[in-house]
Amino acid sequence: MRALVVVPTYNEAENLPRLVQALLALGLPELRILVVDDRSPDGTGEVAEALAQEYPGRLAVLHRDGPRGLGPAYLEGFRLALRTDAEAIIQMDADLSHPPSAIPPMLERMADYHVVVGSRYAPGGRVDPRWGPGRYWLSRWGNVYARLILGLQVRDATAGFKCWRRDAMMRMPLERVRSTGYIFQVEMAYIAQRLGYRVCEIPIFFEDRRVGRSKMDWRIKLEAALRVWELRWRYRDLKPISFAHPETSP
Ligand SMILES: Nc1nc2c(ncn2[C@@H]2O[C@H](COP(=O)(O)OP(=O)(O)O)[C@@H](O)[C@H]2O)c(=O)[nH]1
Ligand SMILES: [Mg+2]
Repeated sequence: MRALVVVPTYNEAENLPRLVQALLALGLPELRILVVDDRSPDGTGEVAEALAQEYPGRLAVLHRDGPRGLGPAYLEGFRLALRTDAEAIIQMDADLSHPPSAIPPMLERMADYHVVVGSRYAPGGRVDPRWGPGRYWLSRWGNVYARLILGLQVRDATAGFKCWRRDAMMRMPLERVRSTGYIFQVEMAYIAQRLGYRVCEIPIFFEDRRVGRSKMDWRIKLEAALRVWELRWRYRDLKPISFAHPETSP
């Protein structure tokens, strides 16, 4: 299956080569990588260009200008992904927190699901104990908060590791998405649920980053806390959509 892994980066110069090597070592000849860099001051963009040279045809780089953010970076990456022939669009962090080994089982489930979530909070999922109680409880509580207010069924509502079937991504109203920070993940999960997408979670071990720093800051947390309420209002018009069955579509 043709898969495109979209990886947003901001100051991940040391992590990116290791992630790319792990992805290419999966032995999936139809897997490609799109790095979306926000002009990282640490030179991640140049590192990505060097990787594109090293692995021709397997990796492309999008250098963004303008306001940086996880949400806008992903939106631009997804739009570009839809202009390729990718049948599955995968989103994952660059800091090796998301295990590449979960990708083959995610792709297998594309036959039956619109979205597969690499989940920390599904049975069998775990987060790195090195995360510490502060970060762990922020994540746990953030999940409960978002799930309660939005009625989200997915256990890991803030998951950043997802695999989307092309037709499902194509019908996401990306032009309506406004989130800048990590709440982007919740916004996408909420839209998917409102549209009636079939979602499946597979448990992952979320390893804390060993190199570089988290971009989480108070602005991102504040946006998350407020935007959850706004999402409920903004997407109230969305109704489940029907997909033509693969065998019956022209
Ligand atoms: N392009 C882009 N990527 C970002 C931005 N902020 C975070 N990222 C990337 O998003 C992923 C998750 O960010 P990270 O700081 O590890 O979040 P955490 O794991 O929740 O602490 C990483 O690959 C980051 O490099 C941004 O403003 N622009
Ligand atoms: Mg991280």
